[in-house]
Amino acid sequence: MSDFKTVFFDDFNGNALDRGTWKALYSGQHGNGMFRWDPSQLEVADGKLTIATEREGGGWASGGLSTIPDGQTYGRYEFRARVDEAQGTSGVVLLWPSNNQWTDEVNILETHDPRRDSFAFVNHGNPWVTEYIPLNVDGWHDYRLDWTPGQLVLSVDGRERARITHDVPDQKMSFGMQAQVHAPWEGWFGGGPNGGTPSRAEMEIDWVRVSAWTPGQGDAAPTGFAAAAAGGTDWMAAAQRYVARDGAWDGSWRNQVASGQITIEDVASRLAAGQGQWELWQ
Ligand SMILES: [Ca+2]
Repeated sequence: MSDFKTVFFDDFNGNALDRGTWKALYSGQHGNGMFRWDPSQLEVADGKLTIATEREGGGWASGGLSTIPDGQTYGRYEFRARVDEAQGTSGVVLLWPSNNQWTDEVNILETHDPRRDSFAFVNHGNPWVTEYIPLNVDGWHDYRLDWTPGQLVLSVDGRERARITHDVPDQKMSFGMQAQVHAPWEGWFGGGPNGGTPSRAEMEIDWVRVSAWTPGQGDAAPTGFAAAAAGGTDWMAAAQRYVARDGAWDGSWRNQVASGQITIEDVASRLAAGQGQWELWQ
């Protein structure tokens, strides 16, 4: 048994947010005066969640959402994401106190660098600890935070990149994701938008998995396809894309799925095993 048990997995299939999971959608003016939160900047389509930042009149609007008031003390947080390069904007994936009183904050992914050549992993303890991780954040990556007593371990694409052990939170925290627009004086984020900033920038989330910390009583260690899926790639989504684009000839996997000879899970399993034409399922 592993030490973590899945609480929820959201693949963002369908065309609307699961409000049973994402109970808090941000709205209202942000304190820096640069933008307002608007739930209309959240879109679920094509198997992913898009959190947009858009110019509107003289200002900007961005999206944000959280599992508040639901939360847990300790756990594993995994997601696949990318954030557009756009001067004066950022994307943040974070843990925030479930009682919505700011006493702790862990920024798992915070794109302080408008070039998206690196990101910050921050524990707002006493004092704050910030780890800067070189990574092309505008490309897709699989992120994972393991939060256990006294320890925050960040991994990207299955490899540990940072570990924070100072003043780690020990209260119930909720998982959130948000896009932001910065003011000219917010130098840590590289300042505000300029003439080169596009009128729309996107932060995309392919999936999110949240697991509880249950030492010795977690999910069974996955094998086969489940192990491949646990590695981060969204194999079911890949299989759906593959089948949609596979050839029309009699023996194609698309035809085999349509005729019931194999299931979409079979296709996912085959892709996970390295079968199929790579260029078709990308
Ligand atoms: Ca997905």
